[in-house]
Amino acid sequence: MNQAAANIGVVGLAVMGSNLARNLASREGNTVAVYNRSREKTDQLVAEHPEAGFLPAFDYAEFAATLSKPRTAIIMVKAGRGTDAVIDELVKVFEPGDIIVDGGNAYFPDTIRREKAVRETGINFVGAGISGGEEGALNGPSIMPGGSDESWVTLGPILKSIAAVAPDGEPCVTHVGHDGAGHFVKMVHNGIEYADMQLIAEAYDLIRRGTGKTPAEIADIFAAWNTGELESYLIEITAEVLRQVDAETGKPLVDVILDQAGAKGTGAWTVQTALALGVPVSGIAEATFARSLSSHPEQRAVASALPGPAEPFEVADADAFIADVAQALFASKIIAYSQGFDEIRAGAAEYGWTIDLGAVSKIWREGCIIRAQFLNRIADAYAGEPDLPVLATAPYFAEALTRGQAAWRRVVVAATVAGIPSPAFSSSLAYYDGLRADRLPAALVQGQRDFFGAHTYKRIDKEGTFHTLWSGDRSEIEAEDTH
Ligand code: NBP
Repeated sequence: MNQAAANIGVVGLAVMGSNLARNLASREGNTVAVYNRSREKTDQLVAEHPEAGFLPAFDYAEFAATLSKPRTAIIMVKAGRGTDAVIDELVKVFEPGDIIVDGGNAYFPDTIRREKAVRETGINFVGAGISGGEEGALNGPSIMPGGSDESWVTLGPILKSIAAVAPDGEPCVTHVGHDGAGHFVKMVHNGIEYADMQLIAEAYDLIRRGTGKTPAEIADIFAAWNTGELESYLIEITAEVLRQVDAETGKPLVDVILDQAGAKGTGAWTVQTALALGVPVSGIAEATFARSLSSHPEQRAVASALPGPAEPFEVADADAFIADVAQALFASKIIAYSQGFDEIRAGAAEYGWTIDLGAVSKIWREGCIIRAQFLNRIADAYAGEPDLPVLATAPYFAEALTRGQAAWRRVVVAATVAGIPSPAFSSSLAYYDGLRADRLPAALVQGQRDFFGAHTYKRIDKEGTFHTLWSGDRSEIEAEDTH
């Protein structure tokens, strides 16, 4: 049996776990214990990476014995029952004060439940969102840990050693908040990622169908955008994807790929959670629904017989249209991020977490899929006003929306007239107009609700809750204070 010589362990050595273990082992001061349910993955990892100096274990007791105290283990197994199974085993061999980290993509209510149960044993449980896929796990992910302050003391330096590093030298990890806060924030990160990807896809579609440019030409446009305010990893890889030619057919690869977008469920979680919290995340919702719509070929085949506009879509001035689309994309992106940060703030209030929104934006600057310099602007906004009620109203974003709104409207109008679906562009604009409206038709909705369900309403001119006696002949309508 191994001596207790490892300061950190990893359970689960599939793609993510093995890369994370290698990342940990490559950092000064770390010795890494590794364990996997089936032995082959452990043997393979240790054999292929002798430089890592892994300490392999072949059962949970040996794994625990290999770790120095407080024992710290990161679980990287398939989220769900696998995570519960590993926790059950680790709790048997760990002691109070030890730390179990779940680095998988857990649903945050599961993390809250697990943290509560594990805490009763005296062992710390930390749900940590880890973003960046296998490349990030190996070279530096963005890490969003929750859990107790006590566990952060031990875990913080280890996670800082493996996290991505932002351009200003700060590691992309922060103690997000207690229990499920880390997985909550990771969930919203993924939701924002859905919105960002959908917006980029809509921009591509509009440019292609409006100007007739080829994917390779549009790749050049995206590459140019990547040098300005739209600079981001997603814009960068979009240019790469559009430039790719299919070796078999010689066609642009994007034209050969089946147009049905998959999803692993984190977008749906973000939307479900937002609905429960009463936070309008329309950009994320539309992005999630757009993937759903694309993935119903049976409906799309039948509906393709329905008519669209009679006129073909052709923009008069391609350069002007492309410039408009860039503005619409940036404005819609601001709205999507603003909505996502609203959800984090609402989640923090609901679950009793103290979350520094500026710190969250900073740890997304590198290592994760939505990484971008744009996130510095979000950090600036919260630094200037920590209780900012709407991110989109911060000076930098308000200026961009003011500058871009006319172009945004032109693009949504053009898309609507041309019959090109742009649900994320148009819903973001509708949200913007709803948010800034002096008065909304919600007043009429309240009237309707009071009519059929006596749900009552409030008045603009006096305090109280009111119900109208909506008579059959309407002659006896009167309001009464139901207080
Ligand atoms: P998978 O999600 O494919 O899970 C495979 C691992 O889970 C194997 O090590 C497997 O052991 C282990 N496992 C299972 Br399945 N059931 C188990 C059980 N009952 N007890 C012990 N171990 C069990 O691995 P992955 O793609 O490396 O992802 C790991 C985690 O990281 C997941 O939660 C994933 O959602 C998350 N994540 C993945 C990515 C990504 O890009 N792939 C990105 C971010 C986060 P075995 O070898 O014995 O079958």
